[in-house]
Amino acid sequence: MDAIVVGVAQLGPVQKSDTRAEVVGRMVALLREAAGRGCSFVVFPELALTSFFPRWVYDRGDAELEAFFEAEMPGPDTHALFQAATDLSVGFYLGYAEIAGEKRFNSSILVDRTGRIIGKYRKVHLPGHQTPDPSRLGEHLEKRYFDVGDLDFPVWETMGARIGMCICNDRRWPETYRVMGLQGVELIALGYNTPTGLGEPYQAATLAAAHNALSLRAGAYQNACWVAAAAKCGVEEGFPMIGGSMIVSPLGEVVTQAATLEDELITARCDLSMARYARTEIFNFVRHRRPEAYALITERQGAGDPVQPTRAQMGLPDA
Ligand code: CDT
Repeated sequence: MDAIVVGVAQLGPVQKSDTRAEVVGRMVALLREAAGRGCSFVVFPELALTSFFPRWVYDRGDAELEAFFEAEMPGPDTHALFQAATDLSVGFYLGYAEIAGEKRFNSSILVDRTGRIIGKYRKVHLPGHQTPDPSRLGEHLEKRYFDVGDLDFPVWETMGARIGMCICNDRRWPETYRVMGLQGVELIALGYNTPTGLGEPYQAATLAAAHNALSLRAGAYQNACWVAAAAKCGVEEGFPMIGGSMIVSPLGEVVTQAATLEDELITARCDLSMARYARTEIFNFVRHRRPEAYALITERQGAGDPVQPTRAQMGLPDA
């Protein structure tokens, strides 16, 4: 039976005053715990190395803003994480703010058990706004600080599974999972920072945890894959963020979930054969998908006018 033991390393808050070295130290501790619990792959959160800076207003180029980004990976502070992964023979997913020439991306990397970066993903769905609006209770300015990801949704065969990545808001969009589902993905790794209390237009704070689980479970079930999701959570600089890190099976069940809003490791033995029934029957893409009926998915970005068959096509007499 093909199975990999996966860890999700939830991180509690990272304050502005926390150094990269301190955060990496927390991550290495979680990686060690994961190795002790038999994990071969660990998922860390989105923008794991710093406080969630899109809540603050900067101009592009500000020194304080630039300091949240990584110019190299691994760099002087993150090297210790790669070294620990190599020593422990544990691969990982890591979210971080990437400088790529003139561009800036909200990125994640897939690192194998020898500490080699084998894949990169750049966040496609950037939530929030470009321009601050003081009438909002809180800002979410990812559109201001990041370029739209340009690597699509790739999948790699590594560490005994087909692994794909996405980042935070991507998890709310069915296209994210389906593009990876069409590459036979078996495990989707993702990190998130989901703030609450931002007020209009993000009213549904009381449902934030439910929407998190709803999205992850639907994506896993409809694409017959494991989903491992790691939060950075708790109260950062006075701003609350949800926890609820979880691992979801290809049947859409939450098999383990974090209980705290702090650094916490959860693990699951991800049996890849659990997807077999769904892939051969209910979600057998080759047998049941009808791409010819889905043209609007790629033709349109926003909702437009209804598109209706003619009365003749519906077998109805002229009106
Ligand atoms: N980091 C990130 O993508 N967070 C968004 C917050 C949306 S509210 C502006 C999320 O979808 O969780």
